[in-house]
Amino acid sequence: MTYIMKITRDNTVFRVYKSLNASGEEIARKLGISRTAVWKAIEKLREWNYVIESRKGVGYTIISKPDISPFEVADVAFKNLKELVEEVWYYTEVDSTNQRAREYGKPNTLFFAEKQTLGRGRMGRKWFSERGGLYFSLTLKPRLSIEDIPKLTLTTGLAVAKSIPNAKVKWPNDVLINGKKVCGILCELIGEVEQPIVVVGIGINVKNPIPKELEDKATNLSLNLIDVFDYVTKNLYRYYSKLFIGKWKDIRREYIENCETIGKFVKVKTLSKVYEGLAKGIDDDGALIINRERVYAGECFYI
Ligand code: BT5
Repeated sequence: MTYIMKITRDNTVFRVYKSLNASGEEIARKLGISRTAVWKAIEKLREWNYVIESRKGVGYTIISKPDISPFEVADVAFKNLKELVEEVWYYTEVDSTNQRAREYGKPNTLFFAEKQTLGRGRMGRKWFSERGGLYFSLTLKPRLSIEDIPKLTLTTGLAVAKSIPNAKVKWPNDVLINGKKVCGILCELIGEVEQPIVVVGIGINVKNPIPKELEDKATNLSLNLIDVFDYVTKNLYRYYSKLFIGKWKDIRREYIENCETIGKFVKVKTLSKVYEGLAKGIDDDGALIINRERVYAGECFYI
């Protein structure tokens, strides 16, 4: 069975979840709802595999909980991403969180999936998304001009790399550990050109199995899914806030420090052209400087 849950900050089950370790009466009073409503919310949490007991003197207490759940994801997302997230859509399985985000079309929404059946990369490539990995998309309506959107892409890669021990960015925004890919980012634009909505899709290998064909190229993390989500969302907020108040120069400097591509000989394929040469740096617009040319986006190979 596939389950879907939409959570906003005023969702009753979510508010009850946040008020646990109190009696039904206390929770009801605190939230201004009936005791029946509290009880129904507790039942809903139990459906999501929370084991909750009512203990004398403590009230409703969580005895054990699932590895991941809509309530924990929403809690972390609202806490860390603050005004950037108003709604969380949680799927036990979905085609692609980027696809859900595109079709929904509203900014400040987070789509999170335990597993994707049609997870995708750039140019129609496939993103393997077995259960155990982290797959989410965030929609933003940034106050940036369309020319500045590549900066948002680079900023996302930097924020993820800073969340993972020993990780580096490979331009433009793959995140690697010792040369193996641990995270892929897919930024897509929807809406109107004057005020586009950006869908930022992030896939991180955590406890998901890596398919045989990618064993040499991909790696995963031995951390808890929710902890990785916590670190990444904290850093996304931190770096996006910097970008939105015009501190791109600081981000660019940090990006260069954390980018393994600079100093390497590269081949970058774009839709119209192939560039080859020494990757010298990132210019003030966020373009990769190859010899004397500038590239804003493309597929990068080391040669
Ligand atoms: C990317 O594309 O790296 C972007 C991946 C974005 C995935 C997220 S998950 C949440 C959201 N919803 C989606 O449907 N997508 C986003 P690209 O640079 O084109 O890289 C794709 C290539 O990476 C593939 O052709 C494989 O070689 C490799 N690959 C596929 N799955 C992988 C995995 N799980 N780990 C590491 N490498 C993988």
